[in-house]
Amino acid sequence: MAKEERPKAVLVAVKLPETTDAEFASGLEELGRLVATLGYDAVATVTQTRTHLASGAVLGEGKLEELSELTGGTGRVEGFVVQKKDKARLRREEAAGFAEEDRSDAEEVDPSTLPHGKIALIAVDHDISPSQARNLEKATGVDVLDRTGVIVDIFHRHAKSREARLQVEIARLTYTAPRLRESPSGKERQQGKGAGEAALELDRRKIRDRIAELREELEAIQKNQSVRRAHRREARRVALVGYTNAGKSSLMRALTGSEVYVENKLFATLDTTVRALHPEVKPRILVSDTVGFIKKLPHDLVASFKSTLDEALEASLLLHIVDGSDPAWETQGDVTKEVLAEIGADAVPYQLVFNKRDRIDEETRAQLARRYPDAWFVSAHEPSDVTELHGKIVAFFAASYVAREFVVPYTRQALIHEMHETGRVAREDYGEAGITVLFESDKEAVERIAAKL
Ligand SMILES: Nc1nc2c(ncn2[C@@H]2O[C@H](COP(=O)(O)OP(=O)(O)OP(=O)(O)O)[C@@H](O)[C@H]2O)c(=O)[nH]1
Ligand SMILES: [Mg+2]
Repeated sequence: MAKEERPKAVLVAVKLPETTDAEFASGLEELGRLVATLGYDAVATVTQTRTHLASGAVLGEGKLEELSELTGGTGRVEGFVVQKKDKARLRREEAAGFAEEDRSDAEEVDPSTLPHGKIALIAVDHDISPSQARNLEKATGVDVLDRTGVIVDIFHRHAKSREARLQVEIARLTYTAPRLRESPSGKERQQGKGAGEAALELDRRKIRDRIAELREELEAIQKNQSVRRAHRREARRVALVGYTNAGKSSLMRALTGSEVYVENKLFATLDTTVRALHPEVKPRILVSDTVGFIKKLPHDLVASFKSTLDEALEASLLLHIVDGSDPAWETQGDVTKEVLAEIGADAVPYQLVFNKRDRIDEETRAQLARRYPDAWFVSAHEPSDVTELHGKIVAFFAASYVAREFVVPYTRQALIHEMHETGRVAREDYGEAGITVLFESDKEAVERIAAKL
């Protein structure tokens, strides 16, 4: 079977003294998955142990050469050889003053004939400065993205709702602005030195204005949403939170019978969805699916997704979904808890749920259960587990329900209807004075009925 040809990427990481071997390996593995989510095949990894990132181009000289051999670059930050047809490279050629003829020669070179000419991206597992990125690009002749850049690109691609798109656009512009460089088009060069810089300043200002505009639009949408949320306030709400790919959307589907998007991709979900628990219970319980977390989640993104996560803040129960089959589950769990604390959601009642139970061996499961005696274990793919989870959610809320008997006059039957809507009617007896009803719900709902009688 012919495998689909995907652009190739090289992963680059520096092992710093504060990082353990295991953390380093799992960080790289995750970067590989992030890059795959963007549509690349990670074909090679270049790593180096250093006390800090090289200020010039992240890696030391020797490693930089090694990397450039893979990509067909010069390995040097200053000066370079034309080797492949590529817009960014042509722009750089122009900047360096290559003659027209040189460029047309270069265009005849078939990139696939170069040793590793098809490498299209270098992904660096650190946050690097714009100049480090530029230097790496110069030395390797290939586009460079750091971890934040990769995540921002994924968010950009997956954002669907107007709100998510606005949030991502703000984060993306914030990320891009300092990375803008002079575009050395012929026209600007003719205008002489300085014109490029002025254009750059103009571009930056345009970006700032655009960000302000987007923020305003976003605020308007969010105001609207908080109104909608207020309408839902009386309902019991469960929020599914957790690391990306833990299986939140799969559980959401199973628990609510809805068709939310599930994909073996990082950040498949960017929008919060809210649906009623299914089979339906009275009073109604709402479940929300939220955006996943990741290690070193860029701060701009945390900030811009805060409103999405308000959903979690307003929940009455947080189900923290952990992929128990992932060897890195513990760090992933910690990251989730940190972000929850950061947005102030650590005050919401919390339940740990290990998902993908079908992929956890019995011994590991027993160990986890000993360590976390209160944790729940489920597989989103196992209907009986889902039924059990459904029952546990209902029981969590039912524990705080109260039951009270009311006698409703025949002229006030609308109240009976309201009771069916907002709780459980455990008994209905039709007598002479009216209908005697045993009503069960949360205290507020019971009080509301009492106040009307
Ligand atoms: N074996 C197994 N796979 C599961 C289970 N739950 C989810 N998956 C798979 O894990 C992958 C990710 O599932 P999602 O439900 O999209 O995960 P998510 O937490 O919503 O991910 P993001 O939206 O990216 O944050 C998919 O390929 C699912 O089919 C489970 O219980 N067992
Ligand atoms: Mg999801």
